[in-house]
Amino acid sequence: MPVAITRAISRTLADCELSFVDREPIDIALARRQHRAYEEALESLGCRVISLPAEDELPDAVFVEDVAIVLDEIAIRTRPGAASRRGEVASVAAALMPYRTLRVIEPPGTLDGGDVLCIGRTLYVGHSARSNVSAIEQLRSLAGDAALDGRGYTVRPIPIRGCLHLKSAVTSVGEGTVLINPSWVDRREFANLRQITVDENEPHAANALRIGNNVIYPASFPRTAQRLAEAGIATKAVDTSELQKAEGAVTCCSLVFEAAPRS
Ligand code: CIR
Repeated sequence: MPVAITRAISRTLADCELSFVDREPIDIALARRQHRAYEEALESLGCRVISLPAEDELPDAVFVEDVAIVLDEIAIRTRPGAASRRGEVASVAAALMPYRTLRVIEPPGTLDGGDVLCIGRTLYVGHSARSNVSAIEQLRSLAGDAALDGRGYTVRPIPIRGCLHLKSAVTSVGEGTVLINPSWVDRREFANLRQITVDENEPHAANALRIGNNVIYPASFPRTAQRLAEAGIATKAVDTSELQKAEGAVTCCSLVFEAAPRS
């Protein structure tokens, strides 16, 4: 059974970092109800949800994806690109300790988990305003080809433009299949994969959370949801209107992994 680590929404969410969206009022009570429904969606797809308590002094702490990379073999504590988010790392690392040996991204490296897309044995890593070359090189030595007793991952840096993270632009939605916004990332980087393109009126629609043969998907993007349905991909809709105002989506609110590490 997969484990999903989540964290309750901070009272201070409205003070979150924002890069590519304008600040709008956030209804915290509604955000909390939507987040609970998201946790229920994870449970309904077979995850055991470990919900960490809110960290009210850290506005963005609900976005647990950014503070750790969980691979089958190890987990890596990131060093988030926004200094305001670095206090979020320790508590998530503590929650991961029963499950994985932990490695660490050191300064001057900065890395947000939202920039790391794992497909098979490839780690696509967004080179973004949050994730730099030092961190990508550190990731390569921790998890690259020569690491993990010679069974490491191919690490592929990917430039992005116009969005926060690589996974704002592309995510995995099925075996060998990605959902992509080609305005934000070069689709040739994923030429070996089947590509479903977001509807041009829904630029933020490329972020989907794959759980087995399903994807948890925002209700805000009906046209792209229709494309997923036509491609035979089952979606479970969740309302994400409030966390979208904090520049978040569905992958960013959980860390999903198999409990037992692969040895
Ligand atoms: C930030 O700018 O860091 C947060 N307001 C949003 C982070 C969203 N994270 C993600 O998509 N992985």
